[in-house]
Amino acid sequence: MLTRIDHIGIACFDLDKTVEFYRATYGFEVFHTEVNEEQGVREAMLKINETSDGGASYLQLLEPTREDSAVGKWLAKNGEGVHHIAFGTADVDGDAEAIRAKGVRVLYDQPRIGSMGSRITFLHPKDCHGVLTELVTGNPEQSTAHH
Ligand code: CMX
Ligand code: CO
Repeated sequence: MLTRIDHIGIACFDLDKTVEFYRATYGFEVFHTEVNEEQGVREAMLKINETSDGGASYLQLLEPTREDSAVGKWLAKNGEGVHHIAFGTADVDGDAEAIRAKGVRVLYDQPRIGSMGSRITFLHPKDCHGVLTELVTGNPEQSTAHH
């Protein structure tokens, strides 16, 4: 069951400048940063709020590490902006299979590793009314501490 907004993914050209905009404008601080080479991103997670299911909601600021990555290609075509939304679930495997059975293309056979040791998969935007949609099961050990 999808229980919350886990994050909104925002593509940017310069992660440091974008982080500074969110800090100076709204007071949001960086909770976590990492490079995910498989996804081709350098990212910063800004925690917006915690939620009643023990999870949280974040902004995920994404800078591509290579031009041919998903975010690199998207930025070249669209410029900066909202790239995807992510729903949180305790069971990404089960929810992905249930959604696949409804005829929506799930991009990965098995979930892959996302921010802070989470397990993630994506739904094709063409099957979701133009919205690239991610499903996330967090890793409680890594999402409760700063890194
Ligand atoms: N939102 C909405 N539509 C999108 C999109 C997005 N983020 N990215 C691509 N599309 C659309 C394109 O506009 C294009 O539409 P048209 O044919 O009408 O022009 C179509 O989808 C195909 O796009 P493309 O540029 O040819 O790109 P690809 O098909 O190679 O890749 C996708 C698209 C969704 C399969 C790829 O971006 C992907 O695998 N995404 C999942 C992984 C990802 O996004 N990783 C980065 C984030 C990591 C994280 O969140 O941790
Ligand atoms: Co994401």
